[in-house]
Amino acid sequence: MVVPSPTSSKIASNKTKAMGIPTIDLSMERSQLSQTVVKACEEYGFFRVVNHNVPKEVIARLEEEGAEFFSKPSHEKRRAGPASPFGYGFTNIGPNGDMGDLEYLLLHANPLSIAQISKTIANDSTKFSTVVKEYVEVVKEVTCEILDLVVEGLGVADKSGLSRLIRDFDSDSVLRMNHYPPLKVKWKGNKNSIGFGAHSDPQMLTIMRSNDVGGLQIYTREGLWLPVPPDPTNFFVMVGDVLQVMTNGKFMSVRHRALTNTSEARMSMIYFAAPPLDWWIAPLPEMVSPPENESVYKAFTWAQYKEATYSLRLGDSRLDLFRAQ
Ligand code: GA4
Repeated sequence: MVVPSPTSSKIASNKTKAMGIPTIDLSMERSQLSQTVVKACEEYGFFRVVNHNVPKEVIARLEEEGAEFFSKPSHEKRRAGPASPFGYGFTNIGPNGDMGDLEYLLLHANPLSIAQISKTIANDSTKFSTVVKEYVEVVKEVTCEILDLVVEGLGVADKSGLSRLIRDFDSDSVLRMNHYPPLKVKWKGNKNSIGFGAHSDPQMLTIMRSNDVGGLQIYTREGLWLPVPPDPTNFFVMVGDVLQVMTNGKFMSVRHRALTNTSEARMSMIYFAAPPLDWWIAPLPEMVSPPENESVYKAFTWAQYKEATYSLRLGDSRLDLFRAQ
C-alpha cells in the first residue's frame, strides 16, 4: 500500500476559521445577490450556495449510483478504466505522475458521451446514465444562474454571454466523482494524507458537493489552508482559471486540496463548467480599459489551455504560460 508522507502546511487558526466561508443564498433579492457573488469571487474565489432548488432526490440518486460503483471489487471497477480521457481511475491523477489516495470516475458531461460510457460502468447502464444526465442538467442550471449573476454584478453587456458557453451542446464540461477511502494507516500526531493535491481548476466554474465527511481545504489570500466543513445538502462553488482570465484577474481561481484523515469514506461529485474546445478565451471587453488597465493575458482557445494543463503537473501554475508580455 502506498503511504503518502504526512502533510505539513499552515492551517488556518480558529479565529480565521470563524470568519467562515461566504454563503450565497439564491433566494435573496437579485440586485443584492449579484454584488455578493462578485465579492465572494474576488475575495475567496470560493463560496457555498444555499437555497439552490436542486431536488434532494436528484443528489441522492447520484450518490447511490456512486456508492454502488465504488463498492464493487477492483477488478470490476478497472473494466471501466483507465480514465484517459474518461472512465475509472485510481491513485494516478492526470498523465504526469501525480498521485492521491483516491479512486474516481471522470465523465464528459455531454449526454451522448454519458450514455456511451455508462455501458462500461454500470450493470444497469440505462439507469446510471439517466441519473448522471439528470444531475448534470440540474447542476448546469445552478452554474448558469451563478454565471448570469457574475455577469450582472460585473456590468457586462451580454447578459447571458458566459452561461451560453456552458449551455452550448459542444461545451467541454466534465463530471467527476471522487471516492476517498478511509485511511488504513494512522500517523502519529498527524493523521492526514493527501487525497487530491493542491491545484486550481482549469475550467470556468466548479460546482462541488460531497457527503457529510470533511477533507476539502481552500488556500486563502492570506496564505492559509482553510478547512471547509462538509455540507451534503448544499453546493460549493470555485472560480476556475478561465474565469480568472475572463475577468482579467479581478477574480482569482482558488487553490484547493482534499485531505483524507478520517475513518469514514468521503465521496464528492464535481461539475467542471467549460466552454467548447474551439472557444477563444480572453478578458471580457468590460474588464479591460487601456492604457491603465490592459489585458493581462493573451487570447487562447480552451483546447490550447487544456493541452497546456495536461502537459504540466497538478499543482503547476498554467496561467503563467498565457500572460501578455
Ligand atoms: C483538475 C480539475 C479536474 O479534476 C480535472 C483534472 C485533470 C485530471 O484529473 O485528469 C488534471 C487536473 C484537473 C489539472 C492538471 C492535469 C489535468 C490532472 C492533471 C495533472 C479533470 C481537470 O480538468 O483538471
